[in-house]
Amino acid sequence: MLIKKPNRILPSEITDEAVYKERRRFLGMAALGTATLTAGGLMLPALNALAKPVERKSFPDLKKGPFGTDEELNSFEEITTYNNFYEFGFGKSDPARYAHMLTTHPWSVSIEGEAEITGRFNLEDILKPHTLEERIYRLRCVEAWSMVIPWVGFSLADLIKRFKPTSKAKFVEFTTLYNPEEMPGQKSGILEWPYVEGLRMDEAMHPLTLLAVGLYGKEMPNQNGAPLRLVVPWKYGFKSIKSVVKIRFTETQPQTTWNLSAPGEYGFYANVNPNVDHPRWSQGRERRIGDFLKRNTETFNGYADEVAHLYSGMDLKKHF
Ligand SMILES: Nc1nc2c(c(=O)[nH]1)N[C@H]1C(S)=C(S)[C@@H](COP(=O)(O)O)O[C@H]1N2
Ligand SMILES: [Mo]
Repeated sequence: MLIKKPNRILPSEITDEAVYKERRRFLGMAALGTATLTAGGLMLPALNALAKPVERKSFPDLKKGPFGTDEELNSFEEITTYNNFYEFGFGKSDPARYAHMLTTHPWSVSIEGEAEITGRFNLEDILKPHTLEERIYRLRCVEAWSMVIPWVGFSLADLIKRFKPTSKAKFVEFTTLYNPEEMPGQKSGILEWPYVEGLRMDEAMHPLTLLAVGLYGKEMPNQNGAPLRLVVPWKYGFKSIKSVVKIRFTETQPQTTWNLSAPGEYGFYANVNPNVDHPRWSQGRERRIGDFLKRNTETFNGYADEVAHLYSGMDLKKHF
């Protein structure tokens, strides 16, 4: 994501020096927990020494879910080292370096708002009734890159039905954990924290909309949004909120993080649309990570047959 406010970070427009300074500042913050004070001053541990390899549980006997693509998958390496997760820094490799700081067990999710059943539930209880499957989806970032990712998860619709939303529930709001000690990016003012996203109820109930708990057959790497994240494959990647701790049913459209940050650039709908450019760059083409040449971006990221009906009669230039 790229931010416009001149006092914030603007990867496409700022000088190398400003990037360097802001990154130094972030490294300082991230390292605080493990830095040691020596005669020479504050010593920062070597970057890679921070990241310990973690054992990830495999999910056995995963069935392939619907809506698959036969496009070539991006590698595990690509999917886990080129990320957007500003809670761990705004460089693409920062999440792979720092996301191990996040404690993902135990984890609970609070279900709130316009529903018959609400409360705070352990993640295990949230997941228990659901059958996990593998769903291979394209993910198209608003910055004009994309990947093909084999997620493990289940349809959000199946979860929503269990909590019986009332007739007033018109939208669903999702919130990421707020814990600046473990998510040092939250100590920076680059965005308002915690990260919040939202969907219209019919979008949330669409069978393509996935709650993901893993990828490549194993538990979710922290940098990809462990232990629970949303994946909405026909929308720009920023809708696919990571490390979710709250799901709230609302009557009115939720305020969402990127829309609050730059309303002229990031809309609530954020449907992938090659015909509606970002004010500062074209959305007509994209680079699949690993490819040399760019390819054309498809309307609704290639999922138009499944989702175009949700927006019939809407002016998608206005509701971008
Ligand atoms: N909490 C949170 N969720 C987030 C983000 C973030 O910064 N914080 N970045 C979003 C953006 S811009 C993208 S493109 C995707 C990237 O997902 P990936 O790193 O698994 O490819 O996560 C989205 N979810
Ligand atoms: Mo993104």
